[in-house]
Amino acid sequence: MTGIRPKRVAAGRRAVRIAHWPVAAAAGAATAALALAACAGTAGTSAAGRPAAGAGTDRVELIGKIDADMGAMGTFTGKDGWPAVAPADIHVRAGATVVITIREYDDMVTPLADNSPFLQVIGGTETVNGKRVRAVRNDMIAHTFTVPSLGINAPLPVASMDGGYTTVRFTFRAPATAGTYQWLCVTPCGTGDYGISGAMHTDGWMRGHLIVS
Ligand SMILES: [Cu+2]
Repeated sequence: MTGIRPKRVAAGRRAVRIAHWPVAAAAGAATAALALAACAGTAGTSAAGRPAAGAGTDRVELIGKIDADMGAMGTFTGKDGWPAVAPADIHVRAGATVVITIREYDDMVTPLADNSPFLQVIGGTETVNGKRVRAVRNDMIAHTFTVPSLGINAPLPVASMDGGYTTVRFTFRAPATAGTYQWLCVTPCGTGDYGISGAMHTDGWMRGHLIVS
């Protein structure tokens, strides 16, 4: 079971968010992820000419949390209720196999359209608590880790309700070209009328960079 944190979603607002979000998210095919590159300001700013590092595996450990719960981490202050993935800037080597492990502590569902391509694992493989998945149910989704310019989407399910976390492991191949690629979350987990402001528009929260060198 999953919970709804009233502080972030007032009664009645959720229906509005769901009703409007499909305008952006229900473009249909999985390739819709690529369309988001248009709003990812620094996506794909590659540094041409730098050689790929080649084989190897880079492992990245991230934590998905709500600011108010971040005390133990001491990372964020002053953004009560904002969700975040930390650290938001991730460094990997060009051409490496990248294994991103996210411990997701957020137990709030922020649904997309039922047919949203962002519920699917795109551009890599994913396990949830060790079990391979190809998609996350819409009534279980909290956030996504989406890199539009690379065609990557990792749906992140909510934490378990026992106060623990869900472990999501997403594996993909880093691009051969060095550069900075923006990642973002596409669920309406932010503030504002449609849940797409605040954390969703702010680097360091539901947005950051995959830095390939
Ligand atoms: Cu999010």
